[in-house]
Amino acid sequence: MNINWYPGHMKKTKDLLKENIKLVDLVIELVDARIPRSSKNPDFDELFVNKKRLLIINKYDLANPNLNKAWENYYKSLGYYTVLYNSNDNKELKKLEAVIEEATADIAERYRNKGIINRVIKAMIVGIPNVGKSTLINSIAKRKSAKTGNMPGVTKGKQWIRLPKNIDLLDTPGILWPKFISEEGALNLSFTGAIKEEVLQIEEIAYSFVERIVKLDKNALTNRYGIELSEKTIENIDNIAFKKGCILNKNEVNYERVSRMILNDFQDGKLGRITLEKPDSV
Ligand SMILES: Nc1nc2c(ncn2[C@@H]2O[C@H](COP(=O)(O)OP(=O)(O)OP(=O)(O)O)[C@@H](O)[C@H]2O)c(=O)[nH]1
Ligand SMILES: [Mg+2]
Repeated sequence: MNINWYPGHMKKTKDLLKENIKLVDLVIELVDARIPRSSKNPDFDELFVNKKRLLIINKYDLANPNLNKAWENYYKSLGYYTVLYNSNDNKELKKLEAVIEEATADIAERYRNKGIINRVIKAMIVGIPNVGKSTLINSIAKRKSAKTGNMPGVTKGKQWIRLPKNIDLLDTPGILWPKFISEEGALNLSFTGAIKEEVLQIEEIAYSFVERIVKLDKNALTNRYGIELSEKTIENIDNIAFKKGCILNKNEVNYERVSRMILNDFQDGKLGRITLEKPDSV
């Protein structure tokens, strides 16, 4: 597998991130609840030494409830402030505000002790592509109470979004791919659509996905497509194709179409709430 993980412009992105980090009290990292390991960039650890870290396990609505809990506990045990989150649901914002407040309580207290009241806590959102950074920022920005605007001087014209409880959020997220991604990680990121198919063939991605999903959840394919499971991955794919009419003339399977359909169904949650990775302790 030959993948260009670290395109040239990432150096620039990293430098930009470093600049922004200086401005904030809190780094909010988003990961995808279906792949909480592969969607977490280990390079952030080096970038954010001595920064307070809050981890949002996003898209938990698409992931397995038991494993959501397990991952939440796992990351908590590593010392992160952690929250299971659904960025598409504005009602969840209160939950986010509460955990940000909890994570920054000591900072606020320090200011209070110095007689500084109403000091704004600044935060920024980071994460690899597709974890939901823009969705989250937009949901905050769209709220009636959210004010956008820049604060010249201190912040050199950067755009901030105001949350209640005196929290300001930088409106541009820090997007960064890790420098190295394992082969399994690459596949998991392809299953969720984080790595686009220019990198791997869609047929290859779907084949690996079907192989994996059968091991993880015996009923997922049967429930969705009404096929009887075979031991052979290719037969499962063919059977799905025939059931769903992903066929070329002369009864040949249209592999591109069936592959796209299966992956879209997974990405849309139509195969059920599936988490592809377990924390070490489970
Ligand atoms: N079900 C569900 N879907 C979500 C959630 N958050 C984001 N999404 C979807 O995930 C996809 C990617 O979300 P974005 O907000 O564009 O992700 P991003 O991190 O900004 O991605 P880049 O801009 O590529 O770095 C979109 O289709 C969103 O609708 C969530 O909590 N639950
Ligand atoms: Mg985005």
